[in-house]
Amino acid sequence: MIKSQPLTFPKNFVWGFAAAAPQIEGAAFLDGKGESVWDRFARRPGAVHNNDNLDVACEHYTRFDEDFRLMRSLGAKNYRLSLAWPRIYPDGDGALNQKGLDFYHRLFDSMEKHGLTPWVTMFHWDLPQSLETRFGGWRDRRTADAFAVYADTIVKAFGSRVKNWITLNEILCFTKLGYGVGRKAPGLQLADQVVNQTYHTALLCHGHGVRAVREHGGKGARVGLTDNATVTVPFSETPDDIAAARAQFIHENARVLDPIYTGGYGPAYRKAVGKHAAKFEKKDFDLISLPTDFLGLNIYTGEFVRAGKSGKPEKLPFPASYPTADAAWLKHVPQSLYWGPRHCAEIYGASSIYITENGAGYNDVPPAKGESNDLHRLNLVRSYLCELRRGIQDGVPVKGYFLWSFMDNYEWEDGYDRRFGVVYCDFKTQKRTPKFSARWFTKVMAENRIV
Ligand code: GBH
Repeated sequence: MIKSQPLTFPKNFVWGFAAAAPQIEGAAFLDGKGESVWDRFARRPGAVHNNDNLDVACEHYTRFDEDFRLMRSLGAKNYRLSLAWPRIYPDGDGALNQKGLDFYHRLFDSMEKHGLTPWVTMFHWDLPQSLETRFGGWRDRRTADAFAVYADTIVKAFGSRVKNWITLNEILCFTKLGYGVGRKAPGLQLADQVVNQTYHTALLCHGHGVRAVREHGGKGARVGLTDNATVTVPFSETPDDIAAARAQFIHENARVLDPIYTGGYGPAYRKAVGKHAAKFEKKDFDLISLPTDFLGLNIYTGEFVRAGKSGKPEKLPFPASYPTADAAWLKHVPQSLYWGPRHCAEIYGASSIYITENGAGYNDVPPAKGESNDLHRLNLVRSYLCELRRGIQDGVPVKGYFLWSFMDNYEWEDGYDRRFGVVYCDFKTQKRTPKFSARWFTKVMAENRIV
């Protein structure tokens, strides 16, 4: 008989599911919630697949208690969620909406009842539209002033029950993709200098989030950023290609990680942006580089890099037949879960890393006979977890993993057809059906090993 070596994870490894308020809550205009830039963008004809909007989503706003019961029955003990800024400050600043705070108190009560530990993202892309209308949103520092007050408010309100805070989710997606590429809200295509300014405002908000947790978070509070670093994977795991992948990683991710870990924009980045650089004040970096407790990484894919002939890193294009999820950007690159955290640990000294998102988007078909067969997703997640575990065995300091996502939800500009859930959501009836991937992941969490 051959006995397999158990593919175990360290004791106390954190397993959980992830989701975000605007993608699941619905109730977009209920109980005083203000309009977000996504509520507005979704109404621009053609901006979103099928012109789907966020108004109803998964009706998590009223169904959260049954959702948490299901989540717990699947064996999760940790859940990463986000708070909707426009629920709490409908205009972004000014008047507070007590009903927004009350909602999240009810939500945390229910999580507590079901034994779920919250990991709370302060901002997951739903900027109050009023800040966009009045100040140009992320283009203007007044948005950071408003965020500072919002961060103080939520940390004071929930600090006794929330100990794990994430300041911002994926700066790239609400700055460059919103103001440069225009594919995400607010759907603008502006000059490079403006885009760089939106990044800088976001970095300031991150700093305020850290500051707020230090000032009001209470005992045991921890805080970090979630970044979606572009993960460079060496073509071969040989010294030359590894060095090339590392150099390319710095090149692609310095804009966010340098200011946070080194207290300034690095020389290579400054040279690259030249006259398009953001305007900033020197003291901004005191705030931006306040020490954090962990780094969150959302990793879905990677790009292959080799040492080119000139010795320069060379990115390799994906051939047409490369295995890909239904989300065209989601190339199957399991090694990204090895190299992403390793680069961050080696380059920036990140000593505590959480995978705050990983998963797969497919246009899954409805369940048949009560079963939802997504072997495609199960297999993708499993292959990524094997690489994550390899990293941990090598000494990469990864402390937890959150699967994106608990249930199918509003996949931004791709609407509702593009499903990332391990629980199938029928958006007509709101019926939830765990997919095979959920059944399998339950066993992974329970046994703390890849099964
Ligand atoms: C995460 O974004 C989000 O945090 C989460 O809300 C989302 O639902 C989830 O992942 C799944 O997408 O413009 O063609 O170059 C991941 C976002 C998606 C950002 C792909 C970069 C590049 C697409 N990434 N995107 S493209």
